[in-house]
Amino acid sequence: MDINNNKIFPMDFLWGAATSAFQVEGGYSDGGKGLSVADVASFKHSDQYADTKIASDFYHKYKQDIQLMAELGLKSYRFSIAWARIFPNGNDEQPNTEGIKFYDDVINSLLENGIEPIVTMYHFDMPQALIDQYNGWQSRKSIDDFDRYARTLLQHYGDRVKYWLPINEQNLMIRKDKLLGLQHLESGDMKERLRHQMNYHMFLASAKAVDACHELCPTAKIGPAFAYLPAYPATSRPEDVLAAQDSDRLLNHYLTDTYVFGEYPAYYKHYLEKQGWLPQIQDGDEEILKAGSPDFIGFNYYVSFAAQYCSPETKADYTSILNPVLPGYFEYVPNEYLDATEYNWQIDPTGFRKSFRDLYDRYHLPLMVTENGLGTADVLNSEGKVVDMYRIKYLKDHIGQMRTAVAEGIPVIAYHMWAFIDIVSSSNGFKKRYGLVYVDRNELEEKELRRVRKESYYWYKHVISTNGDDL
Ligand code: BGP
Repeated sequence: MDINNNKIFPMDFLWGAATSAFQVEGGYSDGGKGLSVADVASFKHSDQYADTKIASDFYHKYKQDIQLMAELGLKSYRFSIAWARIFPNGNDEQPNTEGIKFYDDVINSLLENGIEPIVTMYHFDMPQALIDQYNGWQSRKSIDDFDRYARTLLQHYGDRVKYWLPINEQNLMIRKDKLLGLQHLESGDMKERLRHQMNYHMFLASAKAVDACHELCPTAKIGPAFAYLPAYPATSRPEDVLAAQDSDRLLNHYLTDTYVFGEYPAYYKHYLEKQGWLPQIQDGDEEILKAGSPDFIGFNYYVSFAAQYCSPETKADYTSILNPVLPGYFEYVPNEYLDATEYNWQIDPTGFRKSFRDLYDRYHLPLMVTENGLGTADVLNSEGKVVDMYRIKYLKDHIGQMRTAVAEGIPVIAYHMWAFIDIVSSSNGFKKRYGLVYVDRNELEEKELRRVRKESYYWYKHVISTNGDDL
């Protein structure tokens, strides 16, 4: 369907960009910060990839970076607060004043430049001390510790921050053993049972944060930032159509259904029960989940998949992001209609439009794009430029589909491209760059971390200045 796209976006649409603390800040032990699981995981590959020690050095260069955001005309900046900067051990008696002050400065500086701060409370970086104390999300103590952390943020920054996201990509994080402290366990039933118990505790923690936000900051809005990984049926074979539905249910919708409706949906309980992975539930949990209904749905979108039925005898893979296999439910095959990046992420702008429909039709809540972008090896050429026309094409095609979704009547609050600046990719260091701004460093040498505006920076600046009319 072609729609006349002029003047589609509301005047207060938030054209944004995003990053997360461990990927951009550096200063990993400065100002009293404790180590996080993301730090520890990155140090294991320090001989190959850039780690979190210096990253893009936002911790020391945030003023300069916010100037670049202002020059771009950015309306919102989605960033995360490092839990271990506020509570170095995850549950210290008092918050770390230097950590509190750092984010005060960032938020104030954004506001002075007319940029809306959008805060993720927890983006993959649980304090390592909580893994050491009680194996993180395995213990119900993690729920109370997250609650205290969330309340500290809301009390302290709630006078200035209007949009909150409790947990980034719970549905992906739960599949990443190194971020959960599960990497030492052999695969098997015990590990999967534990994973689902941890997931359940994260649901309770997220619901409490939503409830706390509604209590402490009644005019603020809060919602998830989850990874939407939609799947098409690989063929029109009825079993493949069900396989695609199962993929959507068991990797995506179980999460958002629980967030929105405050209980595990019946299909998910049935699945967990069949596997023997139902979590232990306590009295009062139901009320906690019910009180945590979000104000909007935030989602990260990068790729889509094609699912086909696989027999119950197929070998399982519950943790692979690109090739999960849930025996008796689904596995993925390449989608012959789509191109893919060198990392095998299938590029699918139409799937982005489908995502808006799927999520709005299901929940009738406003949507916020919390991440969307292209990671690849950008090159700083001999003229000192980064000519990333491929990124411009990716963003243009995706924003174009979002514009059509908005024109069709779906309420969208914001679009955050990932990432404002080159960051340490969660899997491939600085080899996989995402930014509008290039950071002149490589995997093992930081050099001067000079900032260079890429071609996509100028393109996005124009998009923002025309409020998305001219892509
Ligand atoms: C999302 C994460 C981000 C970011 C992005 C790209 O899953 O929220 O933190 O890194 O994906 O992934 P990667 O860095 O693995 O390429």
